[in-house]
Amino acid sequence: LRRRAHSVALVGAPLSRGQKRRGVDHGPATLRAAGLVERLAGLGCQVHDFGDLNFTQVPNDELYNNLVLYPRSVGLASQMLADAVSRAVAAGHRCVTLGGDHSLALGSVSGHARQCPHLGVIWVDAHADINTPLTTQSGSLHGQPLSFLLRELQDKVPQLPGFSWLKPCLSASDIVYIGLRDVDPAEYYILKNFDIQYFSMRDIDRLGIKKVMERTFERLMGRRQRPIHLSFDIDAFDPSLAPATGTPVLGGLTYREGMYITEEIHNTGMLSAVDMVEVNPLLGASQEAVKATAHLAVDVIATCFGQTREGAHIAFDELPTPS
Ligand code: HAR
Ligand code: MN
Ligand code: MN
Ligand code: MN
Repeated sequence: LRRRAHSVALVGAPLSRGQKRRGVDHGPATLRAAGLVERLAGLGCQVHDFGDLNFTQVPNDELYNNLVLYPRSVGLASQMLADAVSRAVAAGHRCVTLGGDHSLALGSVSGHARQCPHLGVIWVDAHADINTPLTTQSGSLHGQPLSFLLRELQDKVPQLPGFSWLKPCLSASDIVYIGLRDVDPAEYYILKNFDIQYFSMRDIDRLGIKKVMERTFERLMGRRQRPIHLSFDIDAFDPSLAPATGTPVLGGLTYREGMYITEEIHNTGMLSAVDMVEVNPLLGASQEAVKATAHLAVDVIATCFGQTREGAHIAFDELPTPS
């Protein structure tokens, strides 16, 4: 019955310049207020809270190409995050990055890959986040991180100011998406052209979440085990469950699908880093809506580290005997 306790590092990444709405920089505080540390400790994890990184806005951070917003601020913040994640993983922790918007994956994946060059990424999201700075329609960097990380795309991605530290560390075969339902035309072209594995909401409807997870692990670990980076955008869930987020899209994951995904990832024993992104406490219609979103995000993280729906969260191997 005894399980090895996980050592979990928490890194707060209050990054908001990757998108246009106020409030997502309060994500780390919101997740902590929802009891994240206590929940992980209650599972028997040793929690090392590294606090929040102190991101400063870079002055004169002009648009790149008249379109892409805050490249220097996002580049510098991601660089700081990469160093923090790399250090945490090198120290033997599983690293949880608390967002913040999804552009932070530039840093978390890069830092993780510095220690684990053969990692695989599971990207749970309504969106594909793989626009290049030349295909983005919004100009927001949270819709683009994977284009900078993917080796196959490098001749299509310009050098942005603030990004010179960044080296692509993923191949197309290292990524699996789950939950897609809002993919731009250029993104769809990239997924098809580079044969990136994805399971859209339609695929989940057709196959069921059990087959989706089997095929995910077959793709990433069919040949050999490797560390997993889970990048979880809370907008993967249906907006009825996760309303406090910047770009909600109808028809998302159910609670049960979300828990099944993370239970299965935990059960591989290979989970090495997690991002929890896009929780924005200023966007819920009510305080209850914000609390529900934050609590859901904490459930996702807790399930990653051993919470189950069938009990046995922590070791218990002797019943009390009446005297
Ligand atoms: N695809 C759109 C863009 O490029 C919207 C993506 C942003 N939304 C997110 N990312 N929350 O997952 O801007
Ligand atoms: Mn995202
Ligand atoms: Mn998204
Ligand atoms: Mn375990």
